Parts: sequence; structure tokens; C-alpha cells
Amino acid sequence: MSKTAKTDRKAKTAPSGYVGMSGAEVLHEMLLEEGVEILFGFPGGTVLPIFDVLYRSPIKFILTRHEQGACHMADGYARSTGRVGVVIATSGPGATNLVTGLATANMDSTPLVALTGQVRSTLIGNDAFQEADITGITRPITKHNFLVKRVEDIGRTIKEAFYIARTGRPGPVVVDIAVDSTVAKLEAEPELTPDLPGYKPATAGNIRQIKLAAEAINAAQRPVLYVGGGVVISGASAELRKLAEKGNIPVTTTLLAMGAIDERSPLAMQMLGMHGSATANYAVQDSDCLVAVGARFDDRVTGRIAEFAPHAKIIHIDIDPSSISKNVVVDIPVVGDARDILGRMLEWIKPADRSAWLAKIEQWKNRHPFKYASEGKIKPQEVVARLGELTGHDAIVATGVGQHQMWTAQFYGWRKPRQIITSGGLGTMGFGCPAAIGAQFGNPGATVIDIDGDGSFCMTMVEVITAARYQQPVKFVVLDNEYLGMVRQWQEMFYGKRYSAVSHPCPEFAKIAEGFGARGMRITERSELDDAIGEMLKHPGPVVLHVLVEPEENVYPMVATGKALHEMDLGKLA
Ligand SMILES: Cc1ncc(C[n+]2csc(CCOP(=O)(O)OP(=O)(O)O)c2C)c(N)n1
Repeated sequence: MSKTAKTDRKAKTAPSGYVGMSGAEVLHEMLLEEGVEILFGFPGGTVLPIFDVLYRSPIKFILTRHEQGACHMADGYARSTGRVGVVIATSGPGATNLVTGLATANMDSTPLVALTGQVRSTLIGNDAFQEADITGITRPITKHNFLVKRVEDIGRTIKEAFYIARTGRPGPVVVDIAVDSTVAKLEAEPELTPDLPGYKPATAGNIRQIKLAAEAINAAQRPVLYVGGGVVISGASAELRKLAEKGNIPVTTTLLAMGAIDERSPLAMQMLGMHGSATANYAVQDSDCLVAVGARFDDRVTGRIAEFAPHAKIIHIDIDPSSISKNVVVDIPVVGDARDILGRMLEWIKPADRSAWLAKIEQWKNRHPFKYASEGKIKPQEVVARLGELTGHDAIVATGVGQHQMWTAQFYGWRKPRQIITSGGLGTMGFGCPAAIGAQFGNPGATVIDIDGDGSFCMTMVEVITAARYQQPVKFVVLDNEYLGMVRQWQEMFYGKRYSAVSHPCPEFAKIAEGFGARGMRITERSELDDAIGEMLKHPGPVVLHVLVEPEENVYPMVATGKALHEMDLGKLA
């Protein structure tokens, strides 16, 4: 599609190349060349020339109700498809509304390109109307950013932005473009070849390091694979599975890597960390060789760092050299693409009988599974578990941030990579609703569910209007515990139950949904749950299902701040 569009346009406007094209037209050509099929955003004065070109573009444009929503949609699209998400906003408030979305994408390594309008190049720095220093504001929360002031630089910069966003450790790139450069016309052929002498992302791992790592694994009796989002991003799930099976190595995944291994595998130990499975946490603490792949030893994963995996030799496979030994001192670093490295490591891994280790793991699994009591009010965990079963564990699932996010990770039953769309690093409430819509745009025909908390949903639920307008059949399941639940849990456990600013009475979400053009449903009883989920899944359009759940349910296990992983509070799982 993009090739034809380019040829047509060139035939009409610039038979000899780009000369005569406006900056906005060149930008559009570059988007087509990059294969962009969908753009999320919101217009305004400084991006009018770009929107004028979009008026006759084959690129689908999704007008959101808030720029934050657009950024999270581009993020959900990117995470669920592996392609670069693209978002556009105007200068000043439009661009500042992207900030949370950019920081979210940056923390979780999502490839995004954000195009922002900027005031005229001659006015920059003058406090012009709707001027904000977006390159200054976003420098620490993006992989890279550019300010473009000349029409000659637009094409090359866009190419560079896409290249940086998707290569190495992916991330968001902002291109801030002065409006006059989008209006000006090219008088000479522009240089379009990316010129990034300082940017050399590693891909292949060093073979010596790979062999050293394989030898350490072969020598280990209690190895554990600790797998992070990098494995999903690099498409290394098949290599991971082969390696785990060949070496009989149990696997735990971070929140961002749920589905990197099918949880039905006997080697799968589910999530680790603050609310991870007892099995995964005990296994890490007991391990003599911890193999971290595409993970960054986040404090929510490690607990008290001085006592993290105290008996283990630590191998760290990561594409980002700055991640190595950042939080935990690593014995054998291997820098490069996880898929390439795991694929090559496979031939050095010796099949090993680790039955004693696996038996111990099986024992932990049997003793301390994630569980809840199905009594009294509807339990949030059972809503997640029933959603898993009734969707055949095959849906793409987005979440907000809080208890519901942890229960989703614990109880959905993950089968494949790119199934979970959640804000891990930044922990952005409000991510779920728009991210789910973005994922649905990228996966037409797939079942996409946002399992949300009432607090998180309130932050961005206005985008249900976007889902309804563009007929995206996303299912929004709001687990309403009438509290900002995760904060309430901390106040219960660590602040003597002094509930400060966590009571969160909710509006009638089902009525709001109807007003927004979606279907609205509300349930309060366990007996209604399966029918409601069934009806929701059958409905061809977007649905908001408001579920009133037990208000004071807690997430277990819990590793309190300052505790080591094995010191977790098992709560009712004990
Ligand atoms: C934008 C933002 N503001 C504040 C927080 C701090 N925070 C983390 S969890 C949480 C409560 C979330 O409540 P809700 O969405 O209802 O989910 P629940 O924990 O009840 O499942 C808060 C306030 C955050 N993560 N993000």
C-alpha cells in the first residue's frame, strides 16, 4: 500500500523526487516508507500542515479524546504487534500531555515515535503561544529526541527516529518539528540516509561469553531462568523454551514477560518478586545459577538486594550494556540480542538430569499455589480466573496498575508472548483502557480485554468513546473494590489501617459506557459472573462490565519493602 501511495503522490507532485514537496509531505512520505498504517493523535495549530496532508493519506488516523490516550494506544499497538507505534500531538499542552505515555514506554522499552508540533523556528525560546520545551522536558524519559527546524532535515530525522526506536533496546523517540519547516518546500533533494555515528546497538553476543555462560549452566545443580520483557521484545520465546527443556531449567518470568513460556509447562514457575509465586521466589533464593535474560533486576523483583539469589552465580543476557551490573553485580555478562544469544547457547547446553531440583520445585508448587477463597462477595481473583478460562487463555489482556494488575498476572493463565499489555516499570494507572484499544487496532479479530481497577479506569475511561466511535470491540472489565486498593493494602499492612485518601466511591460505569456509545453491564453476585462474561464476549462491540468485588481483598504473597524474597508474607497461601 505504501509503495503505491508513494508512486501516486510522486507522479502528481514531485516527478523528479522530493523537490517541491513541503516538509509535511516529506514527513508523510517517510511514514509510508516506514510502513506506518495507523497514527494515533490529536490536532492543533502547529501540526495543521501535517494534518492537511493526512486528510488524503492512506494511513488510518485515530482521533483520541486526550493525547495521553493516544500515546498509550500507540504503546498498546506496539507491544501487541512488535511494530513501531506512532503518535502525533500539537505543541505546548498537546505535547506535555504525552509525557506520562512516553515515560511509560521508555521504562518498558516500547518502540514509539512521537511527532510533536513546535512553534515557528524564529519564535523558539520566546514564550510563544503554546510553546513548551519538549526536547528539554522529554530528554530523561525518551530513548532519544530531536528538534527539527529546517525542511531539509525532516526526512532524514524521521528515518533516524524510526531506526533508533526499533533497534537495540527499543524505546520512544520524540521528533519535535517547528511548524514553519513543515510548510516550507524543498528546493534541493534532501539527504535521507541516517547519520548516527555514535549509535551502534549490539546484536550478536560474544561467543566466548556465550560459552562461559553455557558452561556455568551445565555445572549448576539448581539453575533458574529469570526472564524479562526483553525476551518478548526480541521474539526469543521459542529459543527460551528449547533451552529450558534441553537443560531441564525452571523458568520464572517478570510481569512484562508473562506468556514468554506457556504456564502449563512443568518448568514454568509463574511470576517472581513482590507479588510473585512462592515457588519462583524460593527457587531464586535457593538457586546456584541464575540466568537473567532481558530483565533488569527491578527492585520489585529483587526485594532486599543484598540477599537476592545469595547462592547463585549470576549470568545476565541483555542488549543494553548499561543494564549490566546496574543493580546486582553480575558474574557472566552477555551483551546482545536475546534471541540470537539463546539460539547460539542452545548447542552448548548439555542435557542434564535435574530431577531433584525439579522435584523440590514441584513440592513448592503443590504447597503454595496462588489461591483465594470463593466465598462472600465476588473475589477479584475469580473474575480473572474465569476470564482466563472463558477466553481459552487466548485473549490479549491489558491492565491498569494496582491489585487487579497483580491478580491478572497471577490468575489469567498465560500461554503466549505479547499477550499481556501492562505498565511494569512506571506503573501508570490509566494505561489499560487506551492500551487495550491500541492492541485491538493492531489485532483485528482478536479478543482484547482490559482488566482494570476502578481508580485506574477513571483516569482514562474517556477513551471508551474512541473504542465506540471506531467500533473496536474491546471488553473493559472494571474490578470495583471501592478503594484505591493497592494503596489501601499498604495502609492496612504498614500504617495501622489508617485509610487515608483511598476510599474511592465510583460512578455507574455501565451508564457512562452507554452514554459513551458502548454496551454497559453491572454485576454484584457470583452467580451472575459466567453469564455476564459470556454475554460480554459475544457482544460484537465494546463493552464495559462493572463488577463489584470484595473491597478488602489483599494480594499475596507479599514481599514487604526491605525484605528478601524468601521472607515473603504468604498470607492466606501459607
Ligand atoms: C498515575 C498514578 N497515580 C498514582 C499511582 C499510585 N498507585 C498505585 S496503585 C494505586 C491504586 C490503584 O487503584 P485501582 O486502579 O482502583 O486498582 P486496585 O489496586 O484497587 O486494583 C495507586 C493510587 C500510580 N501507580 N499511578
